Amino acid sequence: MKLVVIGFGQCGGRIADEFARLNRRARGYRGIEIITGVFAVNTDAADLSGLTTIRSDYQHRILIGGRKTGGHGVGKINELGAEIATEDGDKIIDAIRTTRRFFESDAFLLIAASAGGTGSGGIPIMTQLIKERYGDKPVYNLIVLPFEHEETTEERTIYNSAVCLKSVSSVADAIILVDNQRYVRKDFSLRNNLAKINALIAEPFYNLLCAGEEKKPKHIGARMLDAGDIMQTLVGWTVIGYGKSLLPLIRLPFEQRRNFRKKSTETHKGIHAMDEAISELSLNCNPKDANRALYLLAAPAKEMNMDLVKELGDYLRDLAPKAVIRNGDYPREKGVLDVTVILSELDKVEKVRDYYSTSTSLIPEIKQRQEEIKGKLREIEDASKDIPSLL
Ligand SMILES: Nc1nc2c(ncn2[C@@H]2O[C@H](COP(=O)(O)OP(=O)(O)OP(=O)(O)O)[C@@H](O)[C@H]2O)c(=O)[nH]1
Ligand SMILES: [Mg+2]
Repeated sequence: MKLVVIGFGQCGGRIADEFARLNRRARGYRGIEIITGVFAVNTDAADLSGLTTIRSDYQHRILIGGRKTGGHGVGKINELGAEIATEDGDKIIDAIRTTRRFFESDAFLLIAASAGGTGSGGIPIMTQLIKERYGDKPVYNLIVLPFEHEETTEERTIYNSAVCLKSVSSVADAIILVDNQRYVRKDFSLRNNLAKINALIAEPFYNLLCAGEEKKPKHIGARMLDAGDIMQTLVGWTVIGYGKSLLPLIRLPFEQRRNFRKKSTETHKGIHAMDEAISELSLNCNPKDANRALYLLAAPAKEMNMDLVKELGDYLRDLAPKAVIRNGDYPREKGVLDVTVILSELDKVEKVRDYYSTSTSLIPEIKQRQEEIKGKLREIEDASKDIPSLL
């Protein structure tokens, strides 16, 4: 599957940069392309120059709202982020048009954090605009939810998240939710190490996007997972997970016989990888709430057999009994067996509901505060009414 990837704001831009590296890796190691164009859009010039892999010309690192923000971001005011995206949206559409192999792209992936201003405000506007211009391609959003400590110290974080999620839910074909906090728990040393978190966020997409682009028969599985399967699966609220088991690189001759013991070890490793994928989903949710699901098994051809694929299917069926499940196998490198899982069309997402209910109670407070600020500004203005002005 080939994507056009666009990151908004600091978080979105950095994760898009990570996708640019995935594509470089796919090209270098596998001789295939999984991304036709990668762009970063921001109101903050410094953030754009901090990226490393996205092409550095103004058509790929796109500065918007320069006049309004002087290139310094919107300071978490998502209404301003939305306003700027509306004014400068055509700049982004023009840039997309320059993508050389745009016609090969299967879908768009737009990325932003829900808690900031530029990304959070800009992503719903741009999703809508892109859908209007390119009606034939699905537009997916990857939305990064804030760390817990941000939610407790700054209420704008929750309000912005609620507004962003509500807005994208009515325009995007699917919204992949990624909770920053989940990646802190995985490995405490990652705290404050956003670069590593970003790499973990992008990683599950690697095999998923590569599988359907392989041309060499030895890398084409019995059931190849292609763009069609992914597009059929991605609908509405979505989470993604990835898990792996290490395999011995060399097998002793007596181990190579296909005996029952080896088969049960393979199954065990497969289930272990799937367990990890499910327990480390990008957002905590209940698989029972999924109406669509997909899993991709990647392992050396010798390690895969139909029983293993079936076992994994049965396992996921138990966890997500309502879901229509699609699957694929992908014969790849030695030494590792990994499983990528998508749960989609979730009909219950507690985290999103919490954002909505907390924000609803915050709205009167926020409004009152805005009125107070306006009132104070009016007072200052009134006090100056008899002073002559030079303008
Ligand atoms: N995973 C991840 N999260 C990030 C990164 N940078 C910022 N965040 C999170 O994103 C949220 C803030 O959004 P930003 O992307 O910084 O904001 P922005 O869209 O640039 O908007 P403004 O700076 O307000 O103009 C917070 O919840 C941060 O924790 C990153 O590189 N990776
Ligand atoms: Mg910013």
